[in-house]
Amino acid sequence: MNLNFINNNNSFIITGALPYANGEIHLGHISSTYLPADIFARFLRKLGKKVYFICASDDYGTPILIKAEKENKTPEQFVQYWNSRDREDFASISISFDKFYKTSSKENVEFVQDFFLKLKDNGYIYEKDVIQFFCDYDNKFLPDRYVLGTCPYCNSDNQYSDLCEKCGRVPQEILDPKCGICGKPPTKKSSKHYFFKLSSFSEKLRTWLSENENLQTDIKRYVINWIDEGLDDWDITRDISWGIPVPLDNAHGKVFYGWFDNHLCYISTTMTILADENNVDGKKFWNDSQIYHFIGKDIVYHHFLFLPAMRMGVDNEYKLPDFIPCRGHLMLQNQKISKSRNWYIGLRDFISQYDQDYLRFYLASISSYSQDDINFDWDLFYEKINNELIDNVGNFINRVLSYTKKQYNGIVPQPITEFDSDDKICLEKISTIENEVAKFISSIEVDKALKEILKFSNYFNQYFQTKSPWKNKEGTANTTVYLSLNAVRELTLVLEPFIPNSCSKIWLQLGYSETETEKIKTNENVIDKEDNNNKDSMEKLKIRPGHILGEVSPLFKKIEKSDIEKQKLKLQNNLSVKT
Ligand code: B3M
Ligand code: ZN
Repeated sequence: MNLNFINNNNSFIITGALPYANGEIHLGHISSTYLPADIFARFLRKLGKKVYFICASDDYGTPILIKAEKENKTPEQFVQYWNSRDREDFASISISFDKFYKTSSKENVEFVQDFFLKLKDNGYIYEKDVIQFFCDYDNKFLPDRYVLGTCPYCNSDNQYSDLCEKCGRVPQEILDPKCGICGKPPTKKSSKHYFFKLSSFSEKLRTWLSENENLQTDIKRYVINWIDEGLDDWDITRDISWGIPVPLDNAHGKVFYGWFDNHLCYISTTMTILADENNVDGKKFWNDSQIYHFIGKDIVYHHFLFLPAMRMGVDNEYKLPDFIPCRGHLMLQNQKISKSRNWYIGLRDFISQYDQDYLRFYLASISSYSQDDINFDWDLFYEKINNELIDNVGNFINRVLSYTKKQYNGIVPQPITEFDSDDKICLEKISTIENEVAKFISSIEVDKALKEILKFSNYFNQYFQTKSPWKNKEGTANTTVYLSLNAVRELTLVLEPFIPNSCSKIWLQLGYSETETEKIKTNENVIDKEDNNNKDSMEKLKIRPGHILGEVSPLFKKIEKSDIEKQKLKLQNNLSVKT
């Protein structure tokens, strides 16, 4: 069903949730959001679709301002650092964004201010006085994270006023409040804030959720539950110095709350790219495209309620998402990832020790399309890389290529025997694998797609072994090698979205230049192939006799068990038990 959906559409806008510009990207971010989105984007590009894969750093918010102040940096300097750092980290694992921008871009600032004014014109914004903490000493309103105190539920001290990190609850009123900057007790003061009438969208949201079959059912169910319980209007402004200014004369010193502006950056960034392209009407392009917002499960509320309601509030000038693929968290050795306890693995650290494709392969293989949490396990990582990626995939490819090099001088042989029944099965598999994999990736089930690929590779491993071309039984060696080489080619095509770096190496070993490879990747159309499937001939095989292979060498290096033990130890040793 989903493959048809993909086939029937030509342009796609894919976004990954915007990382806060205040800390490093870790494996949890990659597994829940960026890797599945990247595999999907690469898959679509391979089908020849127009794809924009968008992300940005989420630059505003109190936590960022506080951290910048602590490091004696201006917030601009601070977010600039993280923006570049994120860019490098994403590149180190080949996340193929078409643009990685920032919520503090001038395009986003203008877009957000304009959006606010439209919401206001449409009657969805109102003003209300709010009693807030105020520090007389610092002469500042103290929103959210600027106030520390004792949690009224669990009595833990030193907790933020908007979230107790010990018990996970949101205190109505924190006990014994203290200013986060100077530590003195704050007073209370009234301040005018702007509210978005989220409550008036309840019915429209309910209808949209119930009618949209592309959204995950279990998530829809609990979001509709929240609507049933009643939605509160939403305070969208803050009295701090770092944020997008509210564009009204009497709103001096007020900025938007980060969750008002960050998701608008999906649109403004896309418009920024499209503005650079000739003759493209950005808004029309957005509305004609299929929109996918990839997220982790902790930001469902924002993406299933705030985001659609805000777009509805400006008369759907920019259409709502078609899909919001949402995944669970990554656990680490069966424990919740926690930066403050140092129980996490930074992306940079990981990539400095292992091939980026090992991580992509492993995470893709465990990443189910659901909200269930998944687990990073060092032993399983070791097994999957050594047994599946290396012994199965890498071994098959290297074996066939080296054999061709040695026995045929690297020249693809001409089959001289008729295809027997085994060969015919191979032929069938070669011509259907792309479609099989496509079915799963198009419904964003990357783990299942990878399983299909491994089955394929395993089958050909056995085929090559059973046929044993070195024995050349009844002169079948050429046929076996010829079919196996074509299997390698298919394997590389379908693996490309998962392990792009390694695939570039395989293409070279297969004897294709980079330009040829680009053509192979984009000219391959799964749909065309379907019509050809029944022709029992060699015509559909793409590597022709006489083609010359490139230099061949092993693709991967096995992981040592002792190395894995060291990793586990390192994690334990880093663990800081916060009291
Ligand atoms: N910056 C990150 C998070 O809560 C938040 C996402 C914004 S997406 C528009 O995970
Ligand atoms: Zn608590």
